[in-house]
Amino acid sequence: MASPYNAGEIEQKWQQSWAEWGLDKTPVASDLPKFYALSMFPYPSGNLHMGHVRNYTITDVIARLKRMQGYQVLHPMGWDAFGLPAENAAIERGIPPKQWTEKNIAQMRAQLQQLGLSIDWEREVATCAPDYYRWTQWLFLQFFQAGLAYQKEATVNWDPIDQTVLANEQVDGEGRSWRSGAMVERKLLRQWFLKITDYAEALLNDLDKLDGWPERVKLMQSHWIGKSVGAYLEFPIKDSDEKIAVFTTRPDTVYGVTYVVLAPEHPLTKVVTTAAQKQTVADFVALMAKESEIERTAEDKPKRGVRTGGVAINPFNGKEIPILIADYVLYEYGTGAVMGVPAHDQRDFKFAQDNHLPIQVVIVPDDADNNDVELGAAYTEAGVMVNSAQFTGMASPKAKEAIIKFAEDHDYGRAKVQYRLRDWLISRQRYWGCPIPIIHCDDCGAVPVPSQDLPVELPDNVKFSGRGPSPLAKLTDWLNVPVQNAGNQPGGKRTPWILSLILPGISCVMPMPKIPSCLLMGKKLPIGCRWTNMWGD
Ligand code: ANZ
Repeated sequence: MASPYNAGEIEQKWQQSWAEWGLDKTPVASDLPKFYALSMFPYPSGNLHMGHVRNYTITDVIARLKRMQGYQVLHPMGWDAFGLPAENAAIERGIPPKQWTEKNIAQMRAQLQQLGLSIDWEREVATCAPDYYRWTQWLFLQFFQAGLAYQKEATVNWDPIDQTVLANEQVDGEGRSWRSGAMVERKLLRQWFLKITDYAEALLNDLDKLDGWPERVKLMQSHWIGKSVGAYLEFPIKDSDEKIAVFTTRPDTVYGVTYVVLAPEHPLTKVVTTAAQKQTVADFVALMAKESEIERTAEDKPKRGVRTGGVAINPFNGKEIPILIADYVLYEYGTGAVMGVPAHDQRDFKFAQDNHLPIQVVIVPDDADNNDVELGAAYTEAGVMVNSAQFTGMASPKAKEAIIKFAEDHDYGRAKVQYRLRDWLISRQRYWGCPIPIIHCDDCGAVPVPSQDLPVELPDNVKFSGRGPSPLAKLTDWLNVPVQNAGNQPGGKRTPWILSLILPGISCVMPMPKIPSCLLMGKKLPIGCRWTNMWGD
């Protein structure tokens, strides 16, 4: 039996009437109170899925309710349209990313319209449109001028086939790129960052202000920010003026340090390595460059490391201790170096056993009757200090404070709060992204493009020849610009634009993170872990 409700006919008829009456248009110059109903922009992949339907229906219901309650409602739609998938899809199909993206937008717009959502289509934006990304660039310049956008060398996940930096979520559990399938390498590159760590404490404190958010989500956020309270201590290198800085949450164990470990990428690795160890160290560093952070730090694997031949001095007791490099020390966290205390840290305990390093007990349980206990595992609890010079006999939590004070008084270090949150790496070596409006001048460094000259437009005349480096690398006319106000002669030297691009939406930290819940809970990423995404993408 035919349904009495003919959706195709009825919906089309009414949607057309609503459009003619302008029901979804944002009223202008009205005295009514204002309401802005904004959903996260979809990525224009080509087709809506049910996650989109659910998501945009929610905002639609809110917008309709608010209109009925007498508000003048702005309910726009936009497209988060830059990113590697468009570029790869374009390469595979042989059509420019712009064309491919615009075709997808047209299709998804038609699908959203078919749903009858009350969106004001006159307010539609696309992040890949120059009149939109001039504001992405303007914002970047505000950050740059405030010192919140900066460049630094960083170890990144490098896809050797696509020749681009990958976000952690684009590397699978076996260390392969989810894009090209290549084994991802770790590489040191100069990159652009946003200094979100300046806001770590504020982000953490203000979680309390998020009324109505599930406790579970707030807890995940605080794990992600990962505040650790401890000390920054410096260990002088023997026969050198350099010192190795470490971050430790257990300054009370400093008399139990029996070695120091650097991350393989640490610049001091070159300084401390002796001629005899040079080859061993170089081989280990090369091996580590091939492994992802997840592989390197997997809990279930034995910790690997090699001796550098270098020697450090524990400033607290003058003892000479060996310097090693090891897989489990991450260059990006803390100072990229660790003081090894095998008696009181389980990871260090295993590492010391495997590498024949001494174990020195400096804390014992309150009721222990013997100071020189034979350990079967690390003793990680609080207790009474032993073998720790003038701190011997103190309760270890008290000794923490006393040792930090002693370090400050003797210039060995200071109290330090460390966050797991890292600055946000925003540059990619790709074409289909927002150009960073900075000129790289040999004489005056990074020079912002004057805001009246924005946008710096992406060129259209690019040629893709399969996977590989960004086609922008070959566009010398675009890459080199005449510099007038950068401290050079007017109209003089031509200096290159940066090749890297901002890709909004690739990774975000707050407030809607696309981060795996398992990582948020402080666990390691298991193979095949899916990314959580609040929007059902
Ligand atoms: C010595 C020590 C003794 C430590 C002890 C712990 C227990 P959270 O809590 O996660 O901040 N660490 C520091 N930097 C590191 C890095 N770049 N890569 C790997 N490990 C690093 O952890 C802080 C502890 O993690 C630090 O305290 C340091 O080991 C290690 F009985 O210092 B500890």
